[in-house]
Amino acid sequence: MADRSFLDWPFFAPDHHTFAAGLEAWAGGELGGIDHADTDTACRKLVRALGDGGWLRPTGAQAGETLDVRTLCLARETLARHDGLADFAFAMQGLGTGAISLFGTAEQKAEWLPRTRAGRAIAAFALTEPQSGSDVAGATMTATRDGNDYVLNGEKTWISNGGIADIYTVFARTGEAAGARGLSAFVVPARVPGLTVVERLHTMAPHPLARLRFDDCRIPASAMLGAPGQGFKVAMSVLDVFRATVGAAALGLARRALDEALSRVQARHIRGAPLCDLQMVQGHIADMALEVDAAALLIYRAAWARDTGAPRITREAAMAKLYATDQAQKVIDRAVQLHGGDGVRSGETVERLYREIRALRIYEGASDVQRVVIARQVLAEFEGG
Ligand code: COS
Repeated sequence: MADRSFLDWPFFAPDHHTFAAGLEAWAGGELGGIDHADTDTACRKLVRALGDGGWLRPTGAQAGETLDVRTLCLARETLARHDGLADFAFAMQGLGTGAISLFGTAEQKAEWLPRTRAGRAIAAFALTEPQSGSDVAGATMTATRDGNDYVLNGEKTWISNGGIADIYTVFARTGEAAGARGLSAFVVPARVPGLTVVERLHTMAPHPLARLRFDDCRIPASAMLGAPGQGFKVAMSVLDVFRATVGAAALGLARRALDEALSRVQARHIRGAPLCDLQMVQGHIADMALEVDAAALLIYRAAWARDTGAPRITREAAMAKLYATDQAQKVIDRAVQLHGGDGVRSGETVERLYREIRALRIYEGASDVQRVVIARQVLAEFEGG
């Protein structure tokens, strides 16, 4: 039984307890029935099932609402503990519409969020390009004004839900200035003429991923999210929220690995006694439990700070993502080790976790980018007195 004592920390309100208990019960009952043999089909089914269960509501904020980051983190932690693909399906509905929730007009919200929150439309976040991953300001895809429209040209890659999404949040160069100040964000329906999936990308833990091409894609100027030239800040503000939730997903994977390791070291015997009697095994268990709790503290600190009014949680979110994903990698690696040969057997839970955790240290800002973000904030805050 996964440790639930963190729910008694002072970061949470009664609604969070209700949400976490409800989702835990739902995930335990519903997720086992979804076949993962075909990743695209599984993701579509997961989005629909999550929507039907009402669990996607927190992924979007209609006019008058705000995103509750603690709820997003609780959802990701819970789902990742049960099923990494279910966490992915949930997370992308939020990341893919994050710019609408944070910067959309009432009309943009009303057009898209009821569908994504009900699981009737799949969302994606299209920021990375073939030549700009960590360096967002180096994006070259263009959006050129033409009358009441913008015309999009260029490529995006490593786009989660690429190929199955109904809408993409796309960042493109509108030319107000060079670098970070010359990008804008747009909401682009997948069916717009000129948008094609040119490559499907296959990874060690399968997710729907694609490279997209935009050839003279015409969208109305009303599809812009935020102001012209504000796209970089829109992207960073969305990432500030969702980076903390990536940490939460890593935490869910780590908790599952710890649980698997605890079962293993109690059930498996060596020289007539359970493995957990060995002090060296206890040392691993202690380190795993410590890393899990420390990650949880950073994640829910970031989420709580944002939910209780912090205008910007760049440092806190970067710390949560960096620490939780790096430590989860270590926790899962230890769990594999404690499983011996079974740890690397295809189909074992810890083997799956080992493949699933790796990408979290790369996407939404690689670990070294998080270090840059943290250092810049700490230095700026010190200089600011
Ligand atoms: N919230 C709001 N505004 C922000 C911000 C944030 N979190 N971070 C930066 N900004 C603002 C800055 O204040 C600056 O504004 P001014 O021009 O008004 O001064 C502007 O945005 C540019 O910021 P900066 O100079 O820090 O930009 P850099 O090009 O140096 O970007 C990093 C730095 C590396 C931090 C950024 O590109 C990044 O996070 N990269 C990783 C991207 C990523 O996560 N990719 C994965 C895509 S999704 S899978």
